[in-house]
Amino acid sequence: MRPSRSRRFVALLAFAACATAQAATVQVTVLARDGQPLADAVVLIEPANATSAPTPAPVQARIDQERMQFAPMLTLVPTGSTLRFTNLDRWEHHVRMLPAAITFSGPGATPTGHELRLAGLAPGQAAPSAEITVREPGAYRLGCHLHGSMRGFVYVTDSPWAARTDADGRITLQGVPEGAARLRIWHGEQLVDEAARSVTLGPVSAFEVGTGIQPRRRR
Ligand SMILES: [Cu+2]
Repeated sequence: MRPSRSRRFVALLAFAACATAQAATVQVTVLARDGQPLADAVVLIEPANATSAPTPAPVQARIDQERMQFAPMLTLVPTGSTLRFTNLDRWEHHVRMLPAAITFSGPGATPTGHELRLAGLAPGQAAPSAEITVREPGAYRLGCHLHGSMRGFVYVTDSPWAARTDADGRITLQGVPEGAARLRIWHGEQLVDEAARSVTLGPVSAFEVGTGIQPRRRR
């Protein structure tokens, strides 16, 4: 049934009134190319009417090197945050952090890289650790000069509406302005940028998003 002109007008008024005041709860489930949940993906919501987006406060995040892996594999932090790398292996790691080749951070974003050398953990001593403060938004790749199989990712953002998918491929964001928005997905093992999706956010919105991303099995 087509809404009458007056009913549509009332609906538009209601929408305009709530567009600035109301905040949506958004749940997104991200799927890999094979239809399985995609963990460790970054989901960003870009509301069309986010006139005064609050900038998230920097945090302290810990990234361990343990059994030749970065844990967690993906770290999502606000710009200005500090990453503390802690080596729990008995051997040395020479960590490097470089801008990921493919990002959707856009022109003008020129994130810079970092390197740090961490001695092996000695019995009875504190685990060797060092800090990096991330000042440039963007996607970064973690690696180790000594162990080519080690890989991890850091995503730095100014957006308050960013989240990392859990083992079920799911995120929940609260306080997102209602109305039109763009939904973006990033994953460290994507081969090409995923196209942004246009969505409309109501008070509670849930989306399932299929992608062309197929992560390798973790060694
Ligand atoms: Cu290493």
